[in-house]
Amino acid sequence: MSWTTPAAHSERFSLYRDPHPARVASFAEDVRTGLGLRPYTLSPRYFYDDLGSALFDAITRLPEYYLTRVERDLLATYSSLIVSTFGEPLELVELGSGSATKTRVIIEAILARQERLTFYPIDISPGALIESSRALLGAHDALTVSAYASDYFTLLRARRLTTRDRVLALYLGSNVGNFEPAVARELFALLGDTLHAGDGLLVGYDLKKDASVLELAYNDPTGVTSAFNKNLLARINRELGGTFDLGAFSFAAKYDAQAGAIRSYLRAERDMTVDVPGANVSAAFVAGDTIHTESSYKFAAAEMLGLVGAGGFAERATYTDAAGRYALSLFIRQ
Ligand code: AVJ
Repeated sequence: MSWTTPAAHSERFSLYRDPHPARVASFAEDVRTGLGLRPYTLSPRYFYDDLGSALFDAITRLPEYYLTRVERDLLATYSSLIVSTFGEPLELVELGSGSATKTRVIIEAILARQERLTFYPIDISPGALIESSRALLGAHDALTVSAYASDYFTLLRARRLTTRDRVLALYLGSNVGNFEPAVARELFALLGDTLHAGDGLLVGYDLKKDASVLELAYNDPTGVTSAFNKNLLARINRELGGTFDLGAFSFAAKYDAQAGAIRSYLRAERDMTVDVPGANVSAAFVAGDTIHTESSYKFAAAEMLGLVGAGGFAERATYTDAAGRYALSLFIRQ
């Protein structure tokens, strides 16, 4: 990853770095904690090293994984309408912006209505922020990027994000689904504290539906999602000297209709002991033991309002595809 700032556009780019990234638990600590729990548990936040990010990118192209495609189509159809809800000038915030490819259509809809735009992307990865900002600044002379490299809970809790005008905040990609509902509520409460009355929040999330459709999206027959999950074990081997035998684990994702979540896990196919010296931990497995790797929550629009409402937001509009698979909900801070 290149760490140079987008020099060609330095007058339109700034990067804030969280001065205390160490407060966020480290990979080694989290692996040690997670392998001390039963069932064993690893956090999906560690999926996304370079290989994991490439595997996730491949997931978004799978025919079975409709989420990314449907969201992109919804944004293409409704961006202008969404943006026209607000007066000018409007500023744009994005939580977990990543490569910010989906953001482009919103940026273009805003720039069709006003001369200039400030974009505040927030992402844990400074590399992703720099790369995505370079591309956006190169494409739009009217754009200024004020980027924040931080965990968004940390940033919002510290009240570090400062905006000037009316704000539209984006939280896309069904990323909210990785949090337990109570944690999602806390995030929206923090966001409500930072935003002002009249500001907007656009959330993209996966709707509850038939278990067979959901399970196919997470158990793709090509095996990309399995590789994405197993890369977490490979990463433990690479970075922490772990002895996981990837061939001794199988991947499965099951819909827990009661909770409304896809639960993903890796299952030991035989008895074994795995050592992870870099995390100072060993884990004993008997055949059938599982490692929980991810929960992907699904929502009804009313349930999403229940979570987002914790931040003092009211629902303005919800846009879904014809098949009712995925939703974009627009909320207004009251
Ligand atoms: C990026 C968290 C939205 O839960 O659907 C895709 C990640 N995991 N396939 C999701 C994921 C397995 C994805 N999110």
